[in-house]
Amino acid sequence: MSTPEFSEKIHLLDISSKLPGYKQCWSPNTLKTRLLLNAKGIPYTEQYVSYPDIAPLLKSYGVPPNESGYTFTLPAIYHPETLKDVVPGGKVMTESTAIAHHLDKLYPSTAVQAFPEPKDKSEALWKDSEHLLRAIVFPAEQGKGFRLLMPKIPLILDDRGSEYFIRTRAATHPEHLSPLKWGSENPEDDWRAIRASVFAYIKFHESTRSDAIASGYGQDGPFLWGNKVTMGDIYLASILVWFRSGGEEMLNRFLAIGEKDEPAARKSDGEQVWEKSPIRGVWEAFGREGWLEAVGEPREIPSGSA
Ligand SMILES: N[C@@H](CCC(=O)N[C@@H](CS)C(=O)NCC(=O)O)C(=O)O
Repeated sequence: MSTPEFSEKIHLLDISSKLPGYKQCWSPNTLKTRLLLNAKGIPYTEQYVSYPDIAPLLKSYGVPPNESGYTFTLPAIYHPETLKDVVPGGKVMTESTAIAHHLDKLYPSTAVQAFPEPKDKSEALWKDSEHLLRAIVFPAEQGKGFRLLMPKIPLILDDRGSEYFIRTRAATHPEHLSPLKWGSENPEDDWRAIRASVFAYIKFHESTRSDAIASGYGQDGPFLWGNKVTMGDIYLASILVWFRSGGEEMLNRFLAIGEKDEPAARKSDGEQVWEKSPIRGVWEAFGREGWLEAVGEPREIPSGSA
């Protein structure tokens, strides 16, 4: 496999936390880029940015505000050599999906492609898998997982990041509640509330995988396209790391949903039961490949207006 040589490595901007070592990365959005870099085996440098510093840093490089969602967001990559004529300001690209397309274009022959051929099919698959995964965690898509996850975030962020996160997220809450209080009084209610959406994803994952293997998009394996990783698998693994950032027990509980050995009290009548959840299959595969632990070389870029 030939890979392009650049004079400067791709530089990943991630969101800082107090978690140790490779576990510092916790955000389901920045992880999409990090795990793709790891899975493609691209050498990179990295920098962790505290929440309140994201907007000033991106603005200093001429990144325009987002049209929806938070105004300035990570992940971002800094790589003037390949972004010169591609993005406003020519140096920094944001939006994990745009970054994934850019990385596939720069590294078209790595074994892992975020959007493998046939591209129209893998892009459509990404839209479906993104939707079903967001429907587990994000309130905008009726996901309830945020009630379990959001209260944990201020606890793992650096102090300035934590203050910023509580303030900005409380501002979006109808009663201006701190995200520390977004969980239900009894967390069991929140675990129960995500079950249907997790089952929907598992069934989608299984049927997509058997159709993909039958159509020859991939061979036998744990991913949406069998042995071929796609962007949806990367997002699933990103969400699993997010669960882990709330504690190993949160991850383990999530991985066990629908499994034969899951405690009976958590199950509901009539639910399908798996020997091993296909979600666990993806998690184990990412672990085996070493994609969860790989990190970039530390490096700091100055403010763009410096
Ligand atoms: N659609 C974007 C979403 C990125 C996003 O929302 N990032 C959040 C962190 S998880 C962020 O940077 N927020 C900045 C802020 O809240 O000020 C992507 O996939 O890149």
